[in-house]
Amino acid sequence: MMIELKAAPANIAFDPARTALVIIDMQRDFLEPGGFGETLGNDVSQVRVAIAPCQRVLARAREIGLLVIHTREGHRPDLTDAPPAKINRGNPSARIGAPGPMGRILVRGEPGHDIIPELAPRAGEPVLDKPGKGAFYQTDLEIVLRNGHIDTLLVCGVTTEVCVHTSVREANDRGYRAIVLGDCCASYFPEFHAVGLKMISAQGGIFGWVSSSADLLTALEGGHG
Ligand code: TIU
Repeated sequence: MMIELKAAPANIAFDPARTALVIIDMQRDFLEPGGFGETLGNDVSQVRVAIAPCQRVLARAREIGLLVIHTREGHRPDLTDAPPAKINRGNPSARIGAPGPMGRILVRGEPGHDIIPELAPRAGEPVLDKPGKGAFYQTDLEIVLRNGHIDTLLVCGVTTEVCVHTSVREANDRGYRAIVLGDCCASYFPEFHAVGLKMISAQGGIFGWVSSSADLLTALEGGHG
């Protein structure tokens, strides 16, 4: 059964059986004080607005049995998968691997690397650890999607112009239809968020589509609970 979703630049129909909800990097390091996001000089309250819409979408996705995939940005404790060019920037005391209030910054296994409790993955939901900004780079996302017969991604997460954008561009080049749920994404820079969404749907949907949590929940009403 196809679901018709209100979206920009045009409405889009998707088959829930071939659609995955992909939640990008909703980690304590990006959303809570003391993490990587804050060490970069950002105000984390700017990105926390996406939590509640993500919770609503995640709850509904689970009810209707969508494939739910979570990603986390982070590195091995020995940092062998972290390019020096990524580490060696910013304040030396607040770089990747440095100790922070939630453990070593952006390091796997540390408390700050965890997904925030509000959106904690459930057993059976793939959690992909990625060393880069894109969800496809050096992860097994593509084979997870292929094995799930997925052709469409509903994309949520942070930050809009960094990891969400990179992942959407990667998805688009690989032939997936990426639908970004705008209010389920956020940036430390509101203007980047707004322009980032426009960049996806401009030019006839050059990278994908933009919709919202409310429009998705409306589209899913009836018949799928
Ligand atoms: N800094 C910033 O906006 N984002 C990141 O470093 N990673 C993600 O977006 N996940």
